[in-house]
Amino acid sequence: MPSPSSAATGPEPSPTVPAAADPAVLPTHEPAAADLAMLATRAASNLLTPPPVRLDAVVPAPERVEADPTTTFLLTGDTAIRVTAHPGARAVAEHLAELLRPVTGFPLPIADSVEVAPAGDLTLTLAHTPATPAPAPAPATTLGAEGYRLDVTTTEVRITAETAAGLFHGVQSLRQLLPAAVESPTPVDARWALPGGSIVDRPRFAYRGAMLDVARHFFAVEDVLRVIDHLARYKLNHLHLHLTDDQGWRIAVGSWPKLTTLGGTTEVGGGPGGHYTKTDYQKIVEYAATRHITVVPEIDLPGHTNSALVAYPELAPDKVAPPPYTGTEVGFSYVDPADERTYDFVADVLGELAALTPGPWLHIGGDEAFKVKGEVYTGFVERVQRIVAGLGKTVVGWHQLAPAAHVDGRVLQWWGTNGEDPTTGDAVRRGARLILSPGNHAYLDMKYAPDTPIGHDWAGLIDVRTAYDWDPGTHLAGVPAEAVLGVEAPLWTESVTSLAEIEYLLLPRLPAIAELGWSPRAAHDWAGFRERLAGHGPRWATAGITFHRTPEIPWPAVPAIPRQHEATQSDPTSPR
Ligand code: TNX
Repeated sequence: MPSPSSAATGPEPSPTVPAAADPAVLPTHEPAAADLAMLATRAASNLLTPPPVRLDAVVPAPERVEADPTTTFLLTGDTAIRVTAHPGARAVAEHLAELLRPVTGFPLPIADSVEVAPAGDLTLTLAHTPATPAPAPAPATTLGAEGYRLDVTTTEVRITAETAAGLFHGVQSLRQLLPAAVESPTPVDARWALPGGSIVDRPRFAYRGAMLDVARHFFAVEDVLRVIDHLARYKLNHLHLHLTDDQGWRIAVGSWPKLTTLGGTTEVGGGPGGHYTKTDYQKIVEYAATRHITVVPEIDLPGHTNSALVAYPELAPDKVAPPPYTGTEVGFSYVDPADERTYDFVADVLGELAALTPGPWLHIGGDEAFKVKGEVYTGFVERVQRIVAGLGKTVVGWHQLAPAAHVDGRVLQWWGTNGEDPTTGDAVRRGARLILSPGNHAYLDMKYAPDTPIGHDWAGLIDVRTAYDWDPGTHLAGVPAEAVLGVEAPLWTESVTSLAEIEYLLLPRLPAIAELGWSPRAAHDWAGFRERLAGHGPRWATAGITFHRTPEIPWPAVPAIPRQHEATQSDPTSPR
């Protein structure tokens, strides 16, 4: 096992908060007789009861796992969280404390210092490259922008990373290694044991995402925040919000107010719809940022725009307001590519959205604009791409954008159901990168099986194995792995009306896509994945999260702890 000091790869010491200024700061630990006695007691107890979760059970599978079956760490009422004095790292420590305090009932004070001998503490070390050159030899860590190292010994748990995002991902692994009862919203008296050993982990792809369609059915901010939590558990780092479609416009635009007051009041099936105010949207963006998730907003253009035409008929090719649309057909609507007013509209909408969005991406849709063909389509897309570039953002769009000219950095999102497309391949040769969302593997709105009560089947049935068994690095013929930015699992919501239904379609397929995005290809193994995933059933049940108990996964017969409340039993067999 590495020594504790080797894990501290020498960040420049940052100013520590004086003990008196923070009531949560700890007394300094001296290795005293009492500590030694505590260690002896721990060692004896560990020999008798191994921890319930194995170190190699993490989803997505880490790059490297070295279990030490003779070692267990016990979280106790004396455990503190120690963290490098850095605002981002401190925020991760607080996130960890908020996860653990309610269920354990332990105080888990946070101390802004990692320079103390370990004595039963959880330590988050930012091996941060200082702005001034470090004295030679400089710390040679290669964990990268999102990697982390997790070391579990009898005396401490230490997560080391170069970034707060890396620490955050390490905390998600740590959470999975605790007993399933850790997911309980109410206090549980459990033995909080962690398996010993080391994990060194980094993502395979930089972009790992999921999409939520809030246009076909509208979902409240609280629902979106909960989806963000699900993404964070599995180390996804992008949430794509499909904000506009024929059935509703969901984001307030100050310069075109009727988009939401008229265009936001409908949804599939005729329900009331809804929209996010700018404050709502910022709340989503900020919450996602605390989970190291970037929001990718989509304004779908030039098709999928009936709700905009209802609000502003001047954008329609015939200048006549269409009736609001609450069905599920696609491809009939479009903004007038021949009218300059359309480009004012696009610039205003994207400008306001860019100003609200700290992330680098603006998604401009581009799919299924069946009535805007050939050069008219590519001309429209090229103008919109220039507007996005002018706003300092990077274009993302569905792969139908491929024939348009390249613009710096542009990313195409592949949603086809076959493994090759010369037009997309050509766009890649001209510099485009790809996000892979193959409809027949990654579409979370496809049914699991013929009897799945909600969802579509136009791209086939997608059981967990189908979601898992493909390789983003080789999926599209002629597209090298280096051109693949990552993966994304879209959830279209024509048939989805509640958070429970979102979760039912998300889980357990989201972790399958997450593993394709994060884990090295060498770790790909269906047999091992289904075993690891099985352990998450009791976690979701304990947390009150709905999921599909697909027979493909060997779910444990008995939940790890007694069920807490009604929601834990939900596995909808009929849509609500
Ligand atoms: C195709 S995939 C669409 C969406 C639908 C979805 C339903 C894509 C870019 N467009 O408009 O909601 O199928 O599965």
